Amino acid sequence: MTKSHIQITLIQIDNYGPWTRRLGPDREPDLQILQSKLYAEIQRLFSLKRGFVFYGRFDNMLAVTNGIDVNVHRKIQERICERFPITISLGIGAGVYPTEAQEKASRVLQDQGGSQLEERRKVLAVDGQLPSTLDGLVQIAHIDVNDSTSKITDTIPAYNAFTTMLKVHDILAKEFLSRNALVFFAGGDNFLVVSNGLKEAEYDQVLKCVSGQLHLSLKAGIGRGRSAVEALSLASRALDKIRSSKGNESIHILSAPLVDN
Ligand SMILES: Nc1nc2c(ncn2[C@@H]2O[C@H](COP(=O)(O)OP(=O)(O)O)[C@@H](O)[C@H]2O)c(=O)[nH]1
Ligand SMILES: [Mg+2]
Repeated sequence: MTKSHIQITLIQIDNYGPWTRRLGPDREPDLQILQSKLYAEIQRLFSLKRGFVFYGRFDNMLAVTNGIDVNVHRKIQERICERFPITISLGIGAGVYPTEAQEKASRVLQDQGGSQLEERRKVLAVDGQLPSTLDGLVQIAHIDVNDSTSKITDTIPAYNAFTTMLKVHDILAKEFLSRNALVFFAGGDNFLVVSNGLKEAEYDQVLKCVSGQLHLSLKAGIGRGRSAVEALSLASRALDKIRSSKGNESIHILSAPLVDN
């Protein structure tokens, strides 16, 4: 396998729709509590192994899992199934681009039967060969809206501040998807973009697209590492570099030592 593969895991609650309906009409607050606790525990278990989980739809989450092998996936799955009233299935895939990896992770699980099939439980499906610890690459951009506190949070009503972020998300998701990258909202004015293979000029095009449509300026700190946690940490440091450049920079890339193309 060449060196630049990203590994993505789909985490799917088994038979969730039928299970939720059995809880009766008062279920919604309990389901929200369950979903947040499940996300918290899954994030804890994967990030201990230097992976990172995006909550996505909550019933279907995507994780960047470079360096996490099938056995560790199985242990995480077992722990979740022991501690929660639901079970989860996992699909793992790898590819040069994040879109390719998540498509493979989805397909390999979908091939085992539908998410609401009573007998499809605790599946762990792997698409082909996975990159080894030293064999992969994770590139993540941390995108932040400039001056969101003064322009949005402290100025317009809270709901409008929230829908502004949905609009930013919408443009980012469309533009990055056409470049094979996946965008996730991370809270506040922050977006995380799993974006292996993207060059600085492409991030620049996307940021300009948002500022052209919404009159908001953005910055992107980009990290490249062997694991999701390493890439995120470098992305965060890259954002700090942009902040300390006092407006001279809007994109900064930091790579871990020994990470090449
Ligand atoms: N997920 C995440 N959220 C952050 C981070 N830093 C700040 N935030 C959130 O983003 C909001 C805006 O912070 P910031 O971008 O520093 O303010 P601005 O300079 O006025 O845009 C904060 O209120 C937090 O909710 C971060 O590193 N990660
Ligand atoms: Mg900001």
